[in-house]
Amino acid sequence: MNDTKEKAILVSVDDGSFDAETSMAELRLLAQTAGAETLYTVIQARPAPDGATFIGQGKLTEVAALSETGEADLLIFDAELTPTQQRNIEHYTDVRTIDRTTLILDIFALNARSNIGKLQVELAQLNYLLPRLTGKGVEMSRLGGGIGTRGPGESKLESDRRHIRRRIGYIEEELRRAGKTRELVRKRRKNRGVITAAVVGYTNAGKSTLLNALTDAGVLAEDKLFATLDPTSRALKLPDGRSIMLIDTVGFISRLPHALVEAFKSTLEEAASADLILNVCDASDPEFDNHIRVTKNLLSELGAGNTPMVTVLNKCDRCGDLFVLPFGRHTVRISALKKEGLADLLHEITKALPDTVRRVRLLIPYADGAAVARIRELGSVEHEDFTADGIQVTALLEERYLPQFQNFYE
Ligand SMILES: Nc1nc2c(ncn2[C@@H]2O[C@H](COP(=O)(O)OP(=O)(O)OP(=O)(O)O)[C@@H](O)[C@H]2O)c(=O)[nH]1
Ligand SMILES: [Mg+2]
Repeated sequence: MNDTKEKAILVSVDDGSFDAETSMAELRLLAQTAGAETLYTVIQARPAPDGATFIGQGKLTEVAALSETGEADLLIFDAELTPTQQRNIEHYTDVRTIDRTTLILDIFALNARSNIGKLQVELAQLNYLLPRLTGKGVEMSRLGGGIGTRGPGESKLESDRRHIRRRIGYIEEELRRAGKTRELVRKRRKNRGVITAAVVGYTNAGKSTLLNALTDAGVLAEDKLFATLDPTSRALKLPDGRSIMLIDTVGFISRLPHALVEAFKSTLEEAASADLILNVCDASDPEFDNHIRVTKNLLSELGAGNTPMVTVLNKCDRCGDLFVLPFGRHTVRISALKKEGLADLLHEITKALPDTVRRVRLLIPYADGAAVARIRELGSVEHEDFTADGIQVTALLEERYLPQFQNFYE
C-alpha cells in the first residue's frame, strides 16, 4: 500500500431527495478517513442523475478539466454508481472513479481487526463487486491499488467471477457458524438473567469513548469514522446494584450500504437484541437530530423499534449553554470525554430498564459474615445494623440472586 495521499474530487448530484451539501461534507470526512485529500467538491443540481454518466457530459467535461488542473488521482461520487456509469466516467475523464459505497467499504477494510470483522467486510466487498464485473473481470483500473481496492482477505480484490462465488460461499458459511455461536451466547446470557444495553449511534458519536468512560474497557476510540467494527461487551454496575452488560458496536451512517447491512447482520443483531438501547449522538454536530433519526430507522429495520431507549447527547462540552433539550423522556446530556453527566446517564438507564431489583431485609448470623460481602458484590447494601442475633441488612438485589440468600430472610 502506498502512503502518499490520493488527491480526490468529490462529485454529487442534488436532485432534492437528500441534503446534498450536508452529505458532501460527510463524504469529505469519509474520504479523509480513507486517506484522501479533497481537492474540489462539485455539486450539480438536476432533477435526476444521468443514466449514462451520472452528471451529464457537460459537467463531466468540467470535472475532467478540474482533475487535470489539480492532478487528481480519484473521483468519488456521492451515490452508488451503476457499473456502466462508472465505466463511462472513467473512460471520459481518464481518472479512476469510485462511489460512496466503495469508499465506505474501503474504510471498513482498513479498520477490520478481528477474523469475523474481516470476513464480514470481505463479503460485503465481494457482493458489491460481483454484479460489477465485466466479461473480462473488473476494469483494470480498479485493481491498480489505492482507495477502493483494499480488501482484508486476499492481498487484493480478486477479479475472477468463479473464484469470487466460491469465496462468498465459504465466507457465508463461516459467518453463519459464528452467528450461531453469538446467538448461543445471547441465549445463555438471557437464561442467566443478564441484562444487556447496546451502545449504538452514528459513527464517531463517541460510543467507544463512552464505554471506556463507564467501564475502563480500553476500547480504541479515535476521531475516525468506523473505528469500531467488532462488538465489545463490558459489565457495568448501576446505582441500584444491578449489573448490566454494555455492548459497544459498529457505527451507523445515513444510506448505510446495503451490502454492509447484510454482511454485518449478526453484529447488528447483537445490538438490536439488547434489552436497552443507548442511542449516542454527537450533540455538537448540527446534524445530530438527523443522526438520531437515522439510528432509530435502522434499529426499526432490524426489528428493535420497540426496545426501550435512552437518548444520549454526547460531546456537550462543545455545545455551550445555548443548547436546549426538546428530546423528551430518557434523554441525557453528557460528555464522555470529560466524564460529565455520567451519573445522570446511569440514573436514566436505571429508570429505563425493566424493574427486576428487589429490596430485601436479611438477618445474617455473625458466623455467616461472608454472605454480607457477597451481597455487596452482587447488589448494594442500604442499611446494616449489628444486632445481638446477627447483622441486619437492607439490600437491593436482583431477583435471580435471591435464592442463595433465602435462609437469611427475617
Ligand atoms: N469533545 C468531545 N469529544 C468526544 C467526546 N466523546 C468522544 N469524543 C471524541 O470523538 C471521537 C470519536 O470517538 P469514538 O468513541 O471513537 O466514537 P465512536 O462512536 O465509537 O466511533 P466509531 O466506532 O468510529 O463509529 C474521538 O476523537 C473522541 O475523543 C466528548 O464527550 N467530547
Ligand atoms: Mg467506536
